[in-house]
Amino acid sequence: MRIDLVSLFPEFVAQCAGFGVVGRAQERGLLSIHGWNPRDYAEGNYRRVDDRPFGGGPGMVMLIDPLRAAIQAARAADPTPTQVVYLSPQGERLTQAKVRELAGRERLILLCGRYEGIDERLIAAEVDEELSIGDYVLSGGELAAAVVIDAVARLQEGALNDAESAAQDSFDEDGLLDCPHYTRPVEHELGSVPAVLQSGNHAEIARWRRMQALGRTWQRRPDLIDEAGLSKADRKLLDAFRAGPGADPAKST
Ligand code: 9WO
Repeated sequence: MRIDLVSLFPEFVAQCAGFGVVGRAQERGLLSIHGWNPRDYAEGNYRRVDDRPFGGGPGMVMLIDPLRAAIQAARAADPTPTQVVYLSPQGERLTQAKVRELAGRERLILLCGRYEGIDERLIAAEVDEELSIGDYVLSGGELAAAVVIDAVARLQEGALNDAESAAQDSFDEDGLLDCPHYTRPVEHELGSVPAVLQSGNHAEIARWRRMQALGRTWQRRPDLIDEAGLSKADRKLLDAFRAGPGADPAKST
């Protein structure tokens, strides 16, 4: 997959994508990231990329032309047609389902804004989709672009090691939260590892993990339980969790 990034700080996103799974995906040729800086397409001695907003008010707005030239250069760098995605709080919320959809594309242009935003005419003419990673305001779209790149990179075929693939969070598969994890030592000042995980009974362990994933999702994100459309078996497991000790925070201690 090829990702082109239009940003005043393309190196910032490249840095974010240089480590771990994403860095490895690039080394393996599964993903390539190319930065395009509108500053390089700006005119004049000052290479202006922003100007004052019509209608007044504080802050600056990104100019149409440097952005348009940068997007055009990104498009022309590869013959494959591509969508332009603008990262902004006004966008559709990013979900794992959306990440899966994006990860299946051959290429993508990610457009990052700065200042108070981008001239609306550029958005209307060039942007195909607007995406938000959450309901908060950042100082620019770069961190959001890094989030999209990270989420999409680990879904590229061959990006994860066998162990990582096997351990893929339940969220990846069915929209449930992950179960708790434990490692050595078995006994610690902070508590013991649940006995079932030491039993060696793989069916029991799988059942326990599924129950924990269901239970935690029910406790913390009931909205996801409603969306998941649980099977009969999952319903029974969730009922078992709710009947068990510690399931109801109001009943604990
Ligand atoms: C600034 C602002 C100030 C007061 C009230 C609302 C406001 N919105 C913005 C704003 O959207 N500023 C943006 C900064 C302009 C475009 C790039 N910026 C940005 C992108 N901030 N946050 C994001 C973002 C992108 C994706 N998902 C979450 C946040």
